Amino acid sequence: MPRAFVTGITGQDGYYLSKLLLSKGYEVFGLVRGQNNPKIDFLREELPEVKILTGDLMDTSSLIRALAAAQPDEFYNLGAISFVAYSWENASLTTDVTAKGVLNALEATRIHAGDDISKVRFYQASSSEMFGKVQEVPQSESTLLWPRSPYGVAKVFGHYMTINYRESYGMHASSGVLFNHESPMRGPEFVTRKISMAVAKIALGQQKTVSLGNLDAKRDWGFAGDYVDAMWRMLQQPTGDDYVISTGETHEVREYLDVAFNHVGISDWEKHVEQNPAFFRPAEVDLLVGDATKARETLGWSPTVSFPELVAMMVDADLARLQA
Ligand code: NDP
Ligand code: GDR
Repeated sequence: MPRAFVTGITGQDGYYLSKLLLSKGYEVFGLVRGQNNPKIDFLREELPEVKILTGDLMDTSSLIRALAAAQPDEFYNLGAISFVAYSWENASLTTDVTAKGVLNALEATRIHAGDDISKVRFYQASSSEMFGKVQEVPQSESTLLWPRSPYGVAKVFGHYMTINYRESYGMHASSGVLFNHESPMRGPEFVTRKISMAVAKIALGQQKTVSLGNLDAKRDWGFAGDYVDAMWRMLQQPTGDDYVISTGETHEVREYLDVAFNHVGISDWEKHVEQNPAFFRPAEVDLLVGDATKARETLGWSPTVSFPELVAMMVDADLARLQA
């Protein structure tokens, strides 16, 4: 039975990746943190097969202990402070977790592996936020990185540190440069889920308006369930490498609004949307659209959920939650 160790298991991707790995017969170990985290209760209820280990990406010794307990064949490093807007307010903490946490994870893996560096295959959750200021469209593995937030800068550090461990120590380390991916499990702070929850409430007469920031930003949005499959495929390759994972389509935030509101039969949706300067960012990433040719050709990966299907899935899930 293959064994996997997952940080960030209480997050959106941790949920879908755990389900995928369990369905493939893996024994899954997940790192959780904090002494009173309600997301751990949810994990225990939804995925009772997952074996829970405690620790924190900022505490290397806790990672070494967790690896000793899990003895994994594969390490998926999904843990991070992942909310871009929050990263300006908490830049130092974001750097500790999202940047230095990757180094801690790599170093713990190297120490754990000892003389046999091929013992553990490593996945790093890199991000399209690393592209930041638009240099090239679409963005691929060779596009210049120009991050526009403390989060983006932290992810660049993790990305290059992963490449560095591959090149310095021969570690089977891969970096997935994933574009935005969403699902009904998406945190409510992210724009897609914020909108799907608001649209569901407005449709049911429980709320009148939703307050948002920049509606012109363009994102390449895919379904999280598809994207975790790409992570797994990367670790099945003979060597580690870097891959862009994206749909190749981009949409403005206002298009997401349009599809979501129309899905519940509201076409004059502008009257339900307010713009609030508090939700604008000090620096914006205006346009993201990825070129996943390498992943398609090497990993045999392609997305299965279209943009309208994704929006409908999220709105329907929030309607169902509210009506349960
Ligand atoms: P979430 O925000 O849903 O989950 C983040 C996870 O990180 C949570 O489980 C959280 O645990 C954990 N975490 C936070 N701080 C620490 C810490 N100090 N030590 C250990 N774990 C910690 O993110 P997603 O599931 O959406 O994303 C997974 C990864 O992929 C992240 O690294 C993100 O930056 C990256 N990414 C995501 C994309 C997306 O569109 N979703 C796109 C590209 C990259 P807790 O429950 O304790 O808070
Ligand atoms: P992003 O996702 O920053 O791309 O990072 P988010 O959903 O937060 O923002 C997407 C775009 O929507 C605009 N926006 C708003 N965003 C939020 N959250 N709330 C609002 O009210 C709002 N109004 C407009 C934003 O300005 C932005 O342009 C996500 C995270 O999952 C990262 O961890 C990951 O690395 C990247 O995707 C790829």
